Amino acid sequence: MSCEIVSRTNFELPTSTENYYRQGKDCSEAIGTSTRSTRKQRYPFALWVIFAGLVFSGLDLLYGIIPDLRNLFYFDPFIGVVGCFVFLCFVSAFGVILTRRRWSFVLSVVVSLGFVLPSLFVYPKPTQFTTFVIATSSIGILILVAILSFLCLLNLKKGLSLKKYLSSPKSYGGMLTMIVLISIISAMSIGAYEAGNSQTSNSSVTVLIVPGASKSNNPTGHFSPQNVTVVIGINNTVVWINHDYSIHTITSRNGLFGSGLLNTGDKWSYTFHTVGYFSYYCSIHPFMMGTVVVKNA
Ligand SMILES: [Cu+2]
Repeated sequence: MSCEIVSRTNFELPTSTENYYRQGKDCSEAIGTSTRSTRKQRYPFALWVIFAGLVFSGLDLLYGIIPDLRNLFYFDPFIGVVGCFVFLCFVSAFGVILTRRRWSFVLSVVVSLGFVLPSLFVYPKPTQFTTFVIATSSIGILILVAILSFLCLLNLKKGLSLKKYLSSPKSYGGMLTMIVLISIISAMSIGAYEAGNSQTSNSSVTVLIVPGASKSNNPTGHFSPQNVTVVIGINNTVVWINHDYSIHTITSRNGLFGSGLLNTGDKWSYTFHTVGYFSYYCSIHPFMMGTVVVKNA
């Protein structure tokens, strides 16, 4: 049994153990030499970062979709996709730490990039504080996970312990991790500041995203009211509030405005300064459509 372990991990055995193995000594003897320090070496720093990053992002996303999971009446396919990401985050995290096999690193790269790339298009605004924090932390950390997993894949055959930037926090790998963590913390501070500063003037019109809006045939529709008319200088700010369980966006047809992700309870406003007819939709549920008509006083 111990021989099996040696052959499975021999690509990164600590030097002392490797020599034993090369000299053809008994496997159990080689295992016996693994002291506290060599055992530590067997779990390179990068593996811990990948594991912690994937578990953290999985929990982060799970927290983000908890309100949606409470809604038993209708299951939004978008939430199903996020749920799959959560599951795959955990699978790759434990795969990387327990097996250290090629597939786990490949899965980790695919999961992290598969989450990061589409998220960039619906990045929430800092004023949606919780949603912003979830997105900022998971996107930042998953980029780090993708980079480290890719580097692990490249060095898997040679041995992860042999590359300093993978094996030790006192390296370029450690520096990169610090940079990512510092930028996440600064982004969150900006988010907290923006959220604290956001205020809605009295001269605004409120549009609700109604409960069940993620259902295309929702009996109460999607936006309430679906069409609003505002007058410049009087009530030309429109505030959208998400009263649905699901995540939505307010996205302008002509690219003029976009809210990014709005989770349950999130609020987003836009002030119209030009006269015209503006139609918008939800980029996750394109059947959700509304219009704003802007008139002169
Ligand atoms: Cu939607």
